[in-house]
Amino acid sequence: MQKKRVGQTEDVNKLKMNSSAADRRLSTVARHLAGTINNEGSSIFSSPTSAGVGDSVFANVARAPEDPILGVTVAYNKDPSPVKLNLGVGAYRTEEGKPLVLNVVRKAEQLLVNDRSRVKEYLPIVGVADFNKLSANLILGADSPAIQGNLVTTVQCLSGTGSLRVGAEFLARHYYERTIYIPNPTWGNHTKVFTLAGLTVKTYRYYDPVTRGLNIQGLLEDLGSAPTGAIVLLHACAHNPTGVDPTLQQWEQIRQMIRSKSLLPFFDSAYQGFASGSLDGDAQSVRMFVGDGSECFIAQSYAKNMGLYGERVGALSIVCRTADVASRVESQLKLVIRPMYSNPPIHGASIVATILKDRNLYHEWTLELKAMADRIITMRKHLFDALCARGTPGDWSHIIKQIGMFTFTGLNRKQVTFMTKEYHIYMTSDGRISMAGLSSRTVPHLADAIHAAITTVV
Ligand code: PLA
Repeated sequence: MQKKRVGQTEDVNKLKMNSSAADRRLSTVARHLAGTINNEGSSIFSSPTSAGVGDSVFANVARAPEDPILGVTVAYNKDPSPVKLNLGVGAYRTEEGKPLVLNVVRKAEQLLVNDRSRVKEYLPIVGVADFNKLSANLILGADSPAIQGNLVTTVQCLSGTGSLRVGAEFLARHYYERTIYIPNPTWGNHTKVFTLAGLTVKTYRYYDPVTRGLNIQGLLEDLGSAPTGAIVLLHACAHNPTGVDPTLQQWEQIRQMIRSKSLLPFFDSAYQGFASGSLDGDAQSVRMFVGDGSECFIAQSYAKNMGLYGERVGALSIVCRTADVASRVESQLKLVIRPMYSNPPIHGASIVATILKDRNLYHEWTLELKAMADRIITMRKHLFDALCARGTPGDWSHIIKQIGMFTFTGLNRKQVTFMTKEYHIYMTSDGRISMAGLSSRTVPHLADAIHAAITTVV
């Protein structure tokens, strides 16, 4: 009798929780409809359609603007100029300006094709088991006490974006504090991913435009005044778009602040290996947080570090305090994933697992990854030298100081428009350029464009 009453109370509570989650989602949608969230017009939700007889029922659908990052490639593709250069999306190019499929990826694919025992059955909801285990090892280190103690649940997701979204959906359903703090600025899609999952997005100070460096004081102040338990989005390395990463000492300050306020860290690791060329080096921030034994979320992407952009391979890991909690969390992640896309695709995750579990392939990967990271660092030096040679006004040392795929140039919107119009150079309107899209051949053209923009457009 007693037991039944408890069960009934639990059911009622569950119902309440579910309905409040549904309410929150509805209110998010309502705010979208009212245009208070999405400042890109009606790209996500538009007003309900109705039409007169003979008209399309979608006649009222407004045209949405292109995505601020992927739309740059759309514009680039339409430009017939032979000197055009796409420095918008963060996609690696060779010295010849071509997309790169890593040798080690080709080898792994060959192995997979040759293996006649492989079939195309559905994967489990959580994806390829080996892939999940190896992904957690890659970011946390195989000797991590969290892994040894089975405190981590890892699910295969649709690249970094999908991992963020699954994590956000889980938090909106099961976590008591629904505010997430993201850095200002950050990757543009973060706001949309978290808002649409039902979380409230706020920003913390990150970048100081005067020093073109980290505003550590502002960051610590903002996290210090966040409500207890708030979620904090952190870029594990190679911050996008600023290229500004905290030093290890600053990471330690951030960790102490986050833990002292019981904030929940959510790492976005989209560039492991791309910042320093070292997989372990670029995972240090995450490992510092996991090392203190408290909870942590990590979204991993293999788009950049294995060049698997279009294969959509990534993983979400949630580090818990006990193995029992971790396994219950995983059971709920399955409920998040199943109605979204049922289960993830096989091919990309099988490539990653093949490489990560074979000592030789893994080693080969680290060499190819280092070569990509080094080429980006060389491009920084070339661009910096080219601007110095032209006597371009201003201090350009941030080009060599910044880390990862992007340089946050400091060029303003007008200057960007000028460079696109006059020089056919495509980049995001915030002045971010993808260094990975540059080559020795194209550096002079970019330097000419920047010089002209700086000296003629205010
Ligand atoms: N997180 C950050 C910080 C990113 O920069 C990106 C990709 C992702 C997550 C998502 O990557 P994935 O889903 O492809 O794994 N940012 C790119 C591409 C490279 C994009 O905008 O989608 C960029 O140009 O900013």
